[in-house]
This record gives sequence, C-alpha cells and structure tokens, in this order.
Amino acid sequence: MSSNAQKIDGEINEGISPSIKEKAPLILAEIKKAKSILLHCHPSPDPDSVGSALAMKFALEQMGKKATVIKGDSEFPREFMHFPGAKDIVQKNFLEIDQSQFDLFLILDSAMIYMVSRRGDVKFLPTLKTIAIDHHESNGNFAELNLVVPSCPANCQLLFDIFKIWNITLTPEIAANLFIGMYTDTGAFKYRGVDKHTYEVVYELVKYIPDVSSLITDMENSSTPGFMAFEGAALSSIEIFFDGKFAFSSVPLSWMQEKNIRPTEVRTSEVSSFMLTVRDWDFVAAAVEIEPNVIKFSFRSKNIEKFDVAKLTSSLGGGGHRAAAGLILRTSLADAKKIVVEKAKELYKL
Ligand SMILES: [Mn+2]
Repeated sequence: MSSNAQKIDGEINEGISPSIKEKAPLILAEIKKAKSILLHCHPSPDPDSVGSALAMKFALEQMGKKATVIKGDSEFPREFMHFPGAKDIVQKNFLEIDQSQFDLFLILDSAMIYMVSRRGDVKFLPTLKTIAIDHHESNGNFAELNLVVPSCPANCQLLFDIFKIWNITLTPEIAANLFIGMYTDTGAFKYRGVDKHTYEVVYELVKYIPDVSSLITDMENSSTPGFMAFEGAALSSIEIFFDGKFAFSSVPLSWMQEKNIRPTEVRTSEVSSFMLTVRDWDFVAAAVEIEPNVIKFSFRSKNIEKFDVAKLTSSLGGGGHRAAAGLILRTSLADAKKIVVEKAKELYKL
C-alpha cells in the first residue's frame, strides 16, 4: 500500500511544470521576508479567484504569516460564503486600503493590473512588493515577480503545485478552496487544459473534503428567478453571424430595468457557456448593458486555433483565455455589437 502511495506522489511531481519548480522557491523566499501579506479577489470574482485567495491565506497562516484577503471591487457573491475562510474577508477594494500596512501583495488569477481594481488608477507603493501567480495567457507581467502558467486550466491547480513545493500540509480548508476553484474554472473538469495531472490533483484534494457533493451544489444551486428570466431574454435575442460560426446574444439595460433585475444577478458567462453547446457555433458572445452605455461581454470558443477569443478581447481592451474571455466596452449596445463583429471579421479573416 505504501509503495503505491509513493508511486502516485512521484507522478504528481512529474506533472508540475518547470516554471513552477523554478519560481516557487523564489516566491517562498519573499514570503519568508514579509510581515504582512495582502491578497484580493478580482472584479466580478469567480471561485478560482476567491478559492485562490482563501487557500493562499490558509497556506500563509500555516507558515506563521499574517495574511489579509480583501473582497476587491465587487460585492462578495453570497453563493461563495460557504467557502472556508470567506467570513474573514475584509470588505474593502484595493483603493480603500492603506497600502503601508502591507509589505507583500500576492496577486492571484489576475491577468492585468485592472484586475486588482477598475475603480481608479492602481499604483503600488514602493514598500509593497508585488508577485503575480496566474494562468492567463494574456497576463501582462505587471508585477515585480510573475509566475504565469497558461497551460494550467485553473489558478487553484497552479497553487496546489506550488504548495506541494513549499511543503504545505493539505487541510480541509485549503483542499475545499482549491477544489472549488478548479471545478469551476475547468467547467467541471472538462475544458481544454484539463489533463492527467488535473485529475491527480483532484484525487489528492477530495481526500480532505468530507462532502464534495454539497460543496458543489451549495454553490451551484444559487440561481435566481431574475437570472432565469435574463437567460431567457438573452437566448431569444441570439443573432447569427459569419454563416453560423458566431452567435451573439444581448440584453439592453432598459429590459433589465423593466424587469427589475440587477446586473449583479446576471452571469453572462453561464449564458455564453450554454450557447457554446450548440454544435455548429464555433464562438459565441453574451452581452449585457450593465450601466447606461457600459456593455459587459462574455466570450466562449470551441475552436481556439481559428477563433482565439482572448485575441479578440485583448485587441479591444479586455482579457482572458483562448477559449473563454471577457470584455467591457463603453458605448451603446448597437455600437458595441458592431465593434465586436468588425473586429472578429478582421482578426479571424471571416
Ligand atoms: Mn482562473
């Protein structure tokens, strides 16, 4: 039995990418020097963002470090409140904190500096050392030290590998946070980038999670009648472009106001993921007007060689992954649609 365990352990080490092995010790050295460490949730946080921040907080505390997680720009989603450690999150965004209280900022799951805050200019005090740990291909290497592994399908998977190198002891708190981030960022372990190593990590994590089913359903069974109505409106608005290669849904603010549905209630990523299940649609967009002339987009692609949606969003000021990306445009819904369709035509030679 013990020789078996050794074997599994060995294979997990093989799955860790060389850049993680190279930089994890450098990051650890900075952590050892630090007295007070800051962590944040990115704007419109997803479970990979929140799970990363909370798992890291527990890992840092295990090393005897003081760590603080701030909620960041957005209201903290109610359906994430059962993540271990969520109750201790400080209800402030980056611009509201006193940077001099911290000497190290570990910036997780955030490709660009605006993922620290979109509320204003993010400038770091010289006394605040910045280290980014991220898995977005579009990462702008804006921190002083950057560990970016785009082949990792979830930032939480990347953290598992780092924790292994750091000799962190897995606990139920760390495991639950890493698991839920991996589960969601991989679309329940099915998106591209998921491989043998992903399942090896999951196998290690679930050993520490007594009720994995409840952990998932407590988060997933959190939809609202408003979101259902929104989804219906989005799906009935679908327009098709480029001979059926691209499907586009959009919901104007006037509709939201009429139905009294708050923008925080709607998840365009769920709409775009659902749209992508149509076999013939190569890439899709779900758009919603969240404020007058502020359009939020979620893009998905199942043909990333031809239709890399991160390329499309980055060229318009957004970011993300080749298969899943986001964008905000400050213009009317009609113009935003035109801009996206024209840009897709140009970039993808349609
Ligand atoms: Mn992520």
